[in-house]
Amino acid sequence: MKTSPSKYGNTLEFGHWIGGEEVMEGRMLERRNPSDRSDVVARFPEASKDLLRRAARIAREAFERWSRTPAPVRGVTLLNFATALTREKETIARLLVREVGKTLKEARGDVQEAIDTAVFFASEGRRLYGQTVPSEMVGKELFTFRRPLGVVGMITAGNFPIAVPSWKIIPAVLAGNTVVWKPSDDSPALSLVFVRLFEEAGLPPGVLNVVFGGGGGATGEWLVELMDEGLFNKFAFTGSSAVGRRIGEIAGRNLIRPTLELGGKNPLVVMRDADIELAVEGAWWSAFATGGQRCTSAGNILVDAPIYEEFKRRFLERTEATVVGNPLQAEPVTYGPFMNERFYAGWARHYEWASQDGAKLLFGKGRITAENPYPHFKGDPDAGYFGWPTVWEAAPGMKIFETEVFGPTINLVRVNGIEEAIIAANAHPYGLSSSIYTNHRGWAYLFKNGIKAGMTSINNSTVGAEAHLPFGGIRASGNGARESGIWVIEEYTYWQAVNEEYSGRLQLAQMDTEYA
Ligand code: UN1
Repeated sequence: MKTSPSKYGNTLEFGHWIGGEEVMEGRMLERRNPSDRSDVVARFPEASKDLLRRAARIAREAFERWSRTPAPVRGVTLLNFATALTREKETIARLLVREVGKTLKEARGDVQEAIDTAVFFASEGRRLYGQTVPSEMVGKELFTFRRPLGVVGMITAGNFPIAVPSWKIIPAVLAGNTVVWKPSDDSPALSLVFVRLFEEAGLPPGVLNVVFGGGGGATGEWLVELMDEGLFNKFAFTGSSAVGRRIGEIAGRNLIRPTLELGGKNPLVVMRDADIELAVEGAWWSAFATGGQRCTSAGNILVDAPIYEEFKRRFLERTEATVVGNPLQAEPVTYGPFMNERFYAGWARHYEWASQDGAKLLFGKGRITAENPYPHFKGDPDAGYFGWPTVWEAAPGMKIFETEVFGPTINLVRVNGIEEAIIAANAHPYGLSSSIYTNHRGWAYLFKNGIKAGMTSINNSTVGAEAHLPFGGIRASGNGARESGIWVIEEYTYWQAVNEEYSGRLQLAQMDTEYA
């Protein structure tokens, strides 16, 4: 496949990309435009376990050369990639709208996040600092060096098909590692464009290899199992907590420290003194941006009792004005379709558990269809899976309060005061993002100190992390590894301690320098 813009409108047919070559091997799969399922965006093959092994071996060979390329030179490749991505931003964003169903504005943001990441790490090639450390002995000097780990296996989700892979791939290759990447089958064409553009920017063949597979999980599972064969030195994953645990187990028995970016049930607190208009807008965006298909999407809005009724009224008004539809046909829409049938099915099921639990439905009527029309819908609802923006009144302890739902749904929950708000904000298994709306500095202080989450916002939404801050969660949201910013370098390098002896004697630490 060429990365020329004219090609992006048709059905794209392509193979895996291994060692700088297209490999057309395996049963063919399809990716359809989720806004219009009659539009076949991509045809691509499913990798066998043997092909994954070959890709890992090619990545190992490439590692020998790439790891010896000076880091500043590796950085230049990233700068060229950033330039290429900037040039192709609009074309890629349009393909993203078609392949994944995001709005054009969000699609541009997705690409921009990767550009920012590439720009950030390009100069990091000149700053992969180590330290000088004083020795306890005379005539001896100590140093630390960062060394690359080797070959990295990666599996990513399709909801941020350019940004999230860039958080992994860019620092990994900057640090001198090589990669075998299995992207989501929701975004195969975008993934291939990513890899081809990187190689056109100067990344040597074999450094970044992409292998495709289906959503059933077999290819992903095989890739993870290659850790047992010693083919990977590192594994990085974005996706569900269930799969993350499985990867963590296999990584653990191979003594590999994985990067696991998992789910969230992100709380957003609105205190009695908050600017309500700002809070309504922030809560609405946190709930419905990307149709709730972000790991950072808000799950529960915890509203302080004195303003609960007013907030609820205004939040429902804002929700009723949400525009849903095919983002290729109409702009602006707030959100488009479910990215895949699996997300739709999970969201459809939550209507059942929510009512079984006694949650009260305040707004929403399930799937939008010609028979079940939504007033602010643009396009043909039956051409894909689209969901009503859905709002529940819920309480801690309910399944709907604790379980991540990837789709347009949000719970309003009444709390009384800051202490109760913080307890409720932690009353679920996750710990990714969080937010509080208040003008009271003391409450903001208590919240950011008391919330169990890797990321928190004061007077801002739960979504939309900046590309140079550490991104990641605790508890069921991840294993503490961080992506983005300088912190991610820890995940893709190990520290080597170096002793240099100039005394001309055998000196030993902890033994009065005498050994006999
Ligand atoms: C994700 O959903 O996996 O902070 C990542 C955000 C985005 C990234 C979300 N920049 O919402």
